Amino acid sequence: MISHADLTAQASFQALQAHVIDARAWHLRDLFSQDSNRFSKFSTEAAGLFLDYSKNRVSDTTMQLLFSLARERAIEARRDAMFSGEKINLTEQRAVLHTALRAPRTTTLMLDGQNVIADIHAVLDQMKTFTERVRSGQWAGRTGEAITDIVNIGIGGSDLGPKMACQALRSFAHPRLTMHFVSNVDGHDLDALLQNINPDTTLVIIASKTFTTLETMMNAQSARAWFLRNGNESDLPKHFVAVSTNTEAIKKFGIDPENMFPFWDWVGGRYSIWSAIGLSLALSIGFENFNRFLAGAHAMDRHFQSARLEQNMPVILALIGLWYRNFLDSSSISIAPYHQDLRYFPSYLQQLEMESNGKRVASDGTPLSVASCPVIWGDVGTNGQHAYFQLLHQGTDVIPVDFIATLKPNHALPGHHAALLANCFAQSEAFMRGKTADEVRADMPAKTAAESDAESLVPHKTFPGNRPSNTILMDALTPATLGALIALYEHKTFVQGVLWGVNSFDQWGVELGKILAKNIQSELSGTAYPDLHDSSTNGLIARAKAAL
Ligand code: G6Q
Repeated sequence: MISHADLTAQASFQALQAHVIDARAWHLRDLFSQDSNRFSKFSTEAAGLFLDYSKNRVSDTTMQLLFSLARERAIEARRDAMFSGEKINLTEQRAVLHTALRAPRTTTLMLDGQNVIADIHAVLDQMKTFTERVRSGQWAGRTGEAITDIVNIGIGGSDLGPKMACQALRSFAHPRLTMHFVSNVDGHDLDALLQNINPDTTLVIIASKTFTTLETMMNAQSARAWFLRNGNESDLPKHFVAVSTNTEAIKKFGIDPENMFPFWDWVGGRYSIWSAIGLSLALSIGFENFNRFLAGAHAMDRHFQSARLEQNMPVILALIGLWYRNFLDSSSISIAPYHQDLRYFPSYLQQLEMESNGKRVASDGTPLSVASCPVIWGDVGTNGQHAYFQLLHQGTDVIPVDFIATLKPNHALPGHHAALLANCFAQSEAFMRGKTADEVRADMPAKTAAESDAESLVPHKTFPGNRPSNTILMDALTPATLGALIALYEHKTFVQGVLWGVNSFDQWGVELGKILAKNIQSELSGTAYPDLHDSSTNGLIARAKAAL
């Protein structure tokens, strides 16, 4: 078993505890005015992404201590263990090889005597053939018509990735194909969709690693019943395909094994967009673009593997995150993509980081002595500015923000993109600088009202500033830059997991959810009124039974 010293026992951690006493007194305004090189010193580039981390409450010493901490936690060795296929997911005894999914065909990676790269590329070839047939119209539905609508039925990791990426890359989408994502067991989700699509021109992808997840199985059965209202069982193979690791369950469902796209237990759900779970994305943007998406992620992998920690973008993001979480008491991070097509990116990251590092014990089972993953939340700019940014500017909590923007838009509407970028940069500047009481007074109109009234407004109009942010820029949102962006956050999550000493690759809380509802579900459908729970749960069940 890999065992770490407790994080708080590391010499660099203790040095940071002493250092933060000074750091608490710093103001970002002063840090900028003291050092005209701050932007070039605290920015870095990799895989088509540019990271400006200068608007953070860090000095040269802070960064040096953080990099020392990373070395004390053996980040490089742990990273190499992941890439080489060591079974670092200890509680499930599994390797963690989402990085292999984007490795070139020419590489070799042996796992339990099997070259996984060859297996991966065999499935990629199958995806290529299939996507080309559907996109060209050669793959016809039961009436001979081409497919127009694609429905991905999956949840969690089998939904959030493809849904986010299809939206992000909609500028690259095939014009005939409309993508739909159904995840919720709430029938309103599937019902709303089925009313608007034609079963004869619809292709359903059932995406489930285990092929046992209640929500997905129920939605898949209902979609099958909807299709069979007009079509026959023998037509099913033209309209239903599956992505899973569970061949037996797929056969049982009635899906032709020819139409099954496999993946492997060493791909975590939230890391599975690079596998056949990305089938809906490959159908939408085409296989060449899907390959570019993989290549973008691979470029970030190479950077993560080879760059010195001091230039290593995922390591830098992770260390700065740890600085706020464990030394400056921030309990959440806001993600602000200034790109409408990235609107699902905050919820994608929410799963990636919170499911991976939302842990309270270390890999060896001992309780953590420091806080682990913060809450990840956010929405696209500029919308957030007209809502919760108020709290970010003037609330009592300091919430670091990751701004994400592209230099070029994927549309041709004049003026919009400059306005968007202006807002993005103005917000990070305002968070950093704030507005002092004197600046507020200087901005006040010539005093017509009583001077005391004007003065009473000063505290309300004053902004403390010193609110940190990162800004990630890319030239444009393309398959390659999106791939690199996702991989950046995957590796940030990995590094933080190593720093905190947790297993980032299990999710027992999610597994619990998968079984909890089963008992109550059978109680709701039975005739008896069971009395097995606390009075609240019994009372709620009784009210639901009376109404059902
Ligand atoms: C991801 C999680 C979880 C999972 C879903 C769907 O890392 O484990 O979100 O992806 O519960 O599971 P299936 O793909 O097995 O249906």
